[in-house]
Amino acid sequence: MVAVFMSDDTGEPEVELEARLEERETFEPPESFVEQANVSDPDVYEEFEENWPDCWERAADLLSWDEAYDTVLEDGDAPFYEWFTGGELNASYNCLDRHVEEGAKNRAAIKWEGELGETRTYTYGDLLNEVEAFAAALRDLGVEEDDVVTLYMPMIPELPIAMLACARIGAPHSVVFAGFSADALATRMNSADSEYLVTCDGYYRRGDALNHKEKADKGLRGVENDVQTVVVDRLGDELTHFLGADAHDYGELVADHEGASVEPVSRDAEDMLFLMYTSGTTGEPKGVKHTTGGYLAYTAWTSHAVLDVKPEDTYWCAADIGWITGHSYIVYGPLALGTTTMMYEGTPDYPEKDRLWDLIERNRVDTFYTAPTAIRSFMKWGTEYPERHDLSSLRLLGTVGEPINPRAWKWYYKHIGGEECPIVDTWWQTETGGMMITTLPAINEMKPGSAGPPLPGIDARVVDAAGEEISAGEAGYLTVNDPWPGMLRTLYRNDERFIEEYWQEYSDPDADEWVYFPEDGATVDEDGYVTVLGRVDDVINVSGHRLGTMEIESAIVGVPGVAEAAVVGGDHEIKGEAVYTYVILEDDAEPSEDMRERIVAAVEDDIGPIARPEEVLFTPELPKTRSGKIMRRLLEDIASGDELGDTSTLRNPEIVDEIADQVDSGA
Ligand code: 6R9
Repeated sequence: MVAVFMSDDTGEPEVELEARLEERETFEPPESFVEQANVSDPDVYEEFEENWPDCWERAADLLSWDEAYDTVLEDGDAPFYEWFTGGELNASYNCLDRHVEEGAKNRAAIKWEGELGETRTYTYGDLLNEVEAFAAALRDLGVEEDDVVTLYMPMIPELPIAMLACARIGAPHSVVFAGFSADALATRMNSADSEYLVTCDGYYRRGDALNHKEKADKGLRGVENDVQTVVVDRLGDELTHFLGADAHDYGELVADHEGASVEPVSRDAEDMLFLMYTSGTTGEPKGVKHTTGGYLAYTAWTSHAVLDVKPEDTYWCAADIGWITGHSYIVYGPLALGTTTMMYEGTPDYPEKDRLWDLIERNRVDTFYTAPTAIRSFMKWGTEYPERHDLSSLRLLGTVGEPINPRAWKWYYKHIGGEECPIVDTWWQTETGGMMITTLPAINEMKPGSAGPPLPGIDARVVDAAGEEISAGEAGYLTVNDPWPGMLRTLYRNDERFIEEYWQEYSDPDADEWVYFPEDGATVDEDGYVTVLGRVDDVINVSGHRLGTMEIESAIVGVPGVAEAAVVGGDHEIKGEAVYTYVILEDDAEPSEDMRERIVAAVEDDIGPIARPEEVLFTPELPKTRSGKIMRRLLEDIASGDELGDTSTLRNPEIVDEIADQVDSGA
């Protein structure tokens, strides 16, 4: 649960110091790791500070530029910052051609494993060939530079191939997570004005073939543009590989264009590489815009410095490419550095709970990067599963997506890392493009539960409601006071909302002082280590996935009979947070199991199964302040089974007990 709140009345942060803050134990980076690390000189912090913003040339130098940039940072029109202006480059060239030219043609670029156990390896040479063939096919379909191509695909190699094919011809991609619903696909395609969709027939989950094409077709019915669709055949005969009237078969397109040579288009550093939709405070998802130069330089640099990626590694980020973590740390960062990146299609407990450890052993994985929610599941399953496997190939572990509790951290350290691998707990967001706060694994000691200091060149601070830095140990709000290359440039076609969402809170436009507000609460200790506590806006974090409470509420109020709904996050042992919904029915509607099912189905239809409510509670009223604001903090306390905070400012305090009784009785 969110541990810092804007209390409804005073606007001051309220503190709930978690047990993790009392943890004082620290861990040193293992000597064996330090000796071989990409970045091991502690002076890196000072170097970046002294040479800011030119220090970021170190990131840009990891890339090959077609045209050298003139200026590192252009801040004349802040907060619309520009990075590496005048420079030109192509992301697909940087991720493929240059490695092939340097002799890595036969090195594995992607090692993929399907849920049923089938494997595919694409060397850098193979990957380049297929990317060129598909890029040629996209062009033939009419895709031009700057057209947004939507990719609605699960974890199959054709997803990164399509991303790189788009990048090659300068067409920004917009990947929609395959678990999202048909409606979510339609909203995102309409918002991006996209006329092209690449999807697939289906994929496997726990051994069952899921029909994905049906969902895509349903989504397409809600899209305003005429759309050209390409369908990848993932399932073979399992599900009829159904092609609608104007859909194209991916396999045929690639076969028809085999051997095609497609020159990578030189893109301006500031040209859009992709759009990624994410949840915000209001119902409409936000189209976060990332650029070619700054984003690629930043993901390459953080992959190099934090994940210690080396070309000879087998590196595995067990995220989904449908989220930013997969974009930055399965695809762009690792491939820019020429390493072998693993992809796994399925779930970690299929066919058995040792699936991931088996994968690590068989592929001799060097680095493993996952989310705390997964680690909590592994803990629950028990140590017998990792113990069955030789995990000695691992050198470094990472976590991302939500705070990690020290107990899970220590379990990961001991049972997966064998007490020999540093752990990087990396705080960042869709909007930041790449990691912002984490230890550098060869330099800083680790403190379980605390992400660490801001990375070199990143000026992150913890402040109070007035923007003043707070003392060690107090809870406040995280801010970032200088721009960085991987930052979002704007919200797609909505500059105004970009300012409102991220810059309004703490900036002083008159003084041209711009402060980025990520909407997270945090504390900082005497060593400058930041512990991120969670969101302070109406976004909840379920298993590391960001969901907007407003989006879920609007799905629920669409159900006939529902008058009003409030959605909050409540504590959940494995997921971190879970979705709790409080529903007021219209006078002529009755609470019933049937109504509950319709509400759950509406959420799954509108957003996807990840947003499935843990509980639906019917109530005659919601607790409101005298000014009429829903007191979400109380609803969160009820959902989490916590002691209830102050109810004296409520207009209707009696309602709180009524709802809490319902929860206790399991209704
Ligand atoms: C990369 C990603 C961003 C939100 C962010 C914060 C939470 C991410 C975290 C963390 C504590 C960490 N978050 N990493 N909280 N410790 N190491 O997850 O992006 O999906 O946009 O979510 O996730 O609340 O604001 P995104």
